[in-house]
Amino acid sequence: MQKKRTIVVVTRKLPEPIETRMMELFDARLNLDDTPRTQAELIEAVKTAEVLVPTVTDRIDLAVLSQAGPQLKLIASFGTGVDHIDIATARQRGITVTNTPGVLTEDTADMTMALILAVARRLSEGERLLRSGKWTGWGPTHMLGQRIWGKRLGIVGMGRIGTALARRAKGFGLSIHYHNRRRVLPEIEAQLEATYWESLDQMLARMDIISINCPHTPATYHLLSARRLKLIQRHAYIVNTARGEVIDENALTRMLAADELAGAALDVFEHEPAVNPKLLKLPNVVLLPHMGSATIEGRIDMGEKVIINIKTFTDGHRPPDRVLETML
Ligand code: 8YV
Repeated sequence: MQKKRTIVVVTRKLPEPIETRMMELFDARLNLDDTPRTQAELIEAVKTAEVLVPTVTDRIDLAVLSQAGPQLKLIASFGTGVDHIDIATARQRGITVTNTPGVLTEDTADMTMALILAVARRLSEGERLLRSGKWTGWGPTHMLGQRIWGKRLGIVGMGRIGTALARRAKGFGLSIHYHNRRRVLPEIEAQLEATYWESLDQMLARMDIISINCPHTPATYHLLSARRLKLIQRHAYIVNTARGEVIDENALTRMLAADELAGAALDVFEHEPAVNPKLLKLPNVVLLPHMGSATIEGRIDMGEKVIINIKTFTDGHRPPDRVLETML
């Protein structure tokens, strides 16, 4: 007789090969039309699911977790960031939480590099001009951006993605600076010719480009506060492919509008999918709809990781990508 399959509730549409494999392995409840789940639907889900597979668009907070039935034992999140999950409450309720680190590192670093180039060389502005039909032809002083070769890049958060960005940026002639809770290994620092700044304030004040690559945790909420943003040089750019909450978005918008910064390239926002309407009007910002890790390969790898985490857990072992409070 076949063993009873684990009830796995998946909150969003995942790549088809992943959904198919989940159907083979589990009693998978898919979301085929991909409508984001409301809080009421999430509460319904945690009452029946043995495993919940949420994404960044689901808030798995105290209100949801306090309604979870005793059968819910694992939250296998599809994504690396876990700021949408109340990890402490999950732990108190004996629910294991896993994520999908590592598999979206290179894609996110590529996107960050693309955004650095896009904002400094005014790619979006140029394309908008051309598409508007108002381009009147080449001019020697037309659409001038800033050279990135030889400039200083300050990376806030030198984890996997920060390091992958540093490798790319070095190839583009940028000198690498970073701020991190912990200094990276001397051999990595040497390879990247990277300069470590224990003081974030000191680093921010000296950089030409700043990239946010740290997770959003209580400690990094508004890490780039209005005060810190003021330390940044007027000709500098800010790039964010991490989480909107790390920057005070209103303060950043005010400074960009007042030309107190050269520009920004943002893939993430404080209140997604809402974007500060004033940002939409500014020419010197490149805006993307949270696409940093959006590759077919990346999404399949993320799904594979989710499956491995569920399978290992339901087979009675420790899943490889457990998220512990102490990691945050
Ligand atoms: C993912 C991300 O697209 O994994 C993350 O932390 O921010 C994204 O790149 C998203 O989280 C999928 O749930």
